[in-house]
Amino acid sequence: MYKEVFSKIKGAQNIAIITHESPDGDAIGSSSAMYMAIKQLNINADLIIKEYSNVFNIIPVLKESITEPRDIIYDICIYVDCSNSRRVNESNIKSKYIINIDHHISNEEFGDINIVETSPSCTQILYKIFKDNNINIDREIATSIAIGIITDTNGFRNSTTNKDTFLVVADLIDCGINLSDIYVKVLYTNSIPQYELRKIAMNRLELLENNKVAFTYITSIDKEKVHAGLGDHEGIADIGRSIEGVEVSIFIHEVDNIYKVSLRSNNYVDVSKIGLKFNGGGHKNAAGFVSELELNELKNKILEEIRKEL
Ligand SMILES: [Mn+2]
Repeated sequence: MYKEVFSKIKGAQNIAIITHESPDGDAIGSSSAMYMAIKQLNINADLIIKEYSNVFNIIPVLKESITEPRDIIYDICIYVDCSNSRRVNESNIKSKYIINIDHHISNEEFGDINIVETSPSCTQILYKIFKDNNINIDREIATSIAIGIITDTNGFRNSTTNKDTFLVVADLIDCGINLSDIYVKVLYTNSIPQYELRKIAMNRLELLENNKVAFTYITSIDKEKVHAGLGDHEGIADIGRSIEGVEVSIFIHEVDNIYKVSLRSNNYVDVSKIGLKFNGGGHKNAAGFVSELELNELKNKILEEIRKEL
């Protein structure tokens, strides 16, 4: 199956690469790594990313990305770190063939080739695919792979982190990455607005259900006040999870009059199940969805579902 991916790619004239909206480190790492791998084979590719956080400027090749697909029929469209086919329809990309590479258990297998595996990050799957196809993992590709692993494992803290993760990262160090530098830049450094948002979220944080659930939220007004940019809310969902005894952390933030909900769990609650109930998705310990409900009603509906799992 891994070999099939690149035999298809090698037979293509033009390829589109796309990932999920509001791209996180794994989405950006996966799509940029795939783009660089294809470029190495001298095949035309478009890396299509609408917007991304400044944090990812450490990936120089992102400058070559375009915000909209070209008005052509691509030979192949490659979806990375993207669990649902909704994205396929919304992206306006016309293609003859779809390759879907992902690690979300809720993936709808919408591709002609589907490589959907349980893995700490999508980039960790890409690493294996590249190795199998003799792609030269240079320092830049290795950096993108590492960014996906570091962000999606939350700095090797998530229980999804496995032995392979460390073996892959050890090899990436041999490929020339500066691990501590990447780690600090993508995970540890807060922009000023990000820090201000964290303060607001922490002040509002409530412990509910016998301190097993943490809840907090950020509104559009908060974001305006601190001049927040894309991605400045990242990491807030994990604040609640770091509190002793908390099993589930709920973080809601307002975007264009709707609410985006992030759910995080520590051990036994499978938040991807809760995400699915609200037409979202994710992983056992990290999931999300969007909602048009009013904030309090939304909070209560989520709590109702979580209560069943506690
Ligand atoms: Mn991911």
